[in-house]
Amino acid sequence: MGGQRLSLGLEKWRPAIYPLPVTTREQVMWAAPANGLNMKTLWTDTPYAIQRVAGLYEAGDITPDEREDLTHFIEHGWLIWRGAIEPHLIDRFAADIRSHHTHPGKFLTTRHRDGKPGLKISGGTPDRFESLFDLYVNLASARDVCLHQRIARFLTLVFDTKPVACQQLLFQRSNGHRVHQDTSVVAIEDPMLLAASWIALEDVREGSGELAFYDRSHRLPHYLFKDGSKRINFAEDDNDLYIAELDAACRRESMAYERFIARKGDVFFWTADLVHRSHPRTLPDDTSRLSCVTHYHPATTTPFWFRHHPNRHYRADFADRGSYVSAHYPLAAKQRGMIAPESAFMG
Ligand SMILES: O=C(O)CCC(=O)C(=O)O
Ligand SMILES: [Fe+2]
Repeated sequence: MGGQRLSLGLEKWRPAIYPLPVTTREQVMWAAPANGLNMKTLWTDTPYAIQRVAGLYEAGDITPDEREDLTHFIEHGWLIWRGAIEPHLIDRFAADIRSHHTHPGKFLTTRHRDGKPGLKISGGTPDRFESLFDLYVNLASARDVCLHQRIARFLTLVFDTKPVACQQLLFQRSNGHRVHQDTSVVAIEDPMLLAASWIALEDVREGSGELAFYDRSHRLPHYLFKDGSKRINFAEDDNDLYIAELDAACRRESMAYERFIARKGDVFFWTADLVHRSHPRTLPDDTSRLSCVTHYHPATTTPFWFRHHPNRHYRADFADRGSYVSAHYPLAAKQRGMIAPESAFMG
């Protein structure tokens, strides 16, 4: 394990670059932070973050509540806001989701019912089973929730710039995700410039596959896959080994395992490397757990998939709150009504 203390001498408030000793994949899978890769991190993930919070507060740039929120986010790697999203916004979004079959062909869903990988275009019969992707493209109600004024403000503080929503998953039920860090599956050019929100669109029942996480796990040394990156390649890398090692590392460090029994309108934020999962489900497979996960990066970087989808670089503004991009939809300057997905991931 790395765990080297960082010098405070070269502090800069803007994106920090950590020059750290280089280790190789042959030596360890767990690398010291940034492993000589000069990875940028969010300022909230730097060792001087708490000092900066004090500075922002003294300068009058943040409120007492924001000071508390940022401090918690920095120290724990996550933050919960109870009842933060107004019920009418949640209800409108939930109603749109429950009636998405009235717009066949306009949504992209999982294929879990058929037990298949990949994605498919949504059909014309009601469906409460599959997950839906990037709803912020076609649903104003989704944008109003995932780029809610309060969320946009908090992420703007964390990012030092406006947030860009780059990938969204609407869960109608738990997908049973196993232990992971989002940096392994939600790749950004600067892997650590990533944060996410999980928003409850209904009260969560214990046993429905509730979101669970390891407190303070965002500061584990980097886990590097075979190619030396933080991105898992399911064809090359051993996912079971990754899961086992990540879980073991959290337990070894005695990190508290928490389950989030959310209520409608609650928001959970997490920073790039927080270790989380869907807690094993004990209720039936189709138990509803209506919740929306949105991943965001600062406007100063781009998703890794930009490299492979040059026709998907359009960034749509959402008022003054932020913007969104989508790997799955052909966004363009003028969107009239709903657009149909055209995704490379369709099976
Ligand atoms: O909602 C869950 O249970 C986990 C979701 C998740 O890990 C994700 O979307 O990144
Ligand atoms: Fe995740």
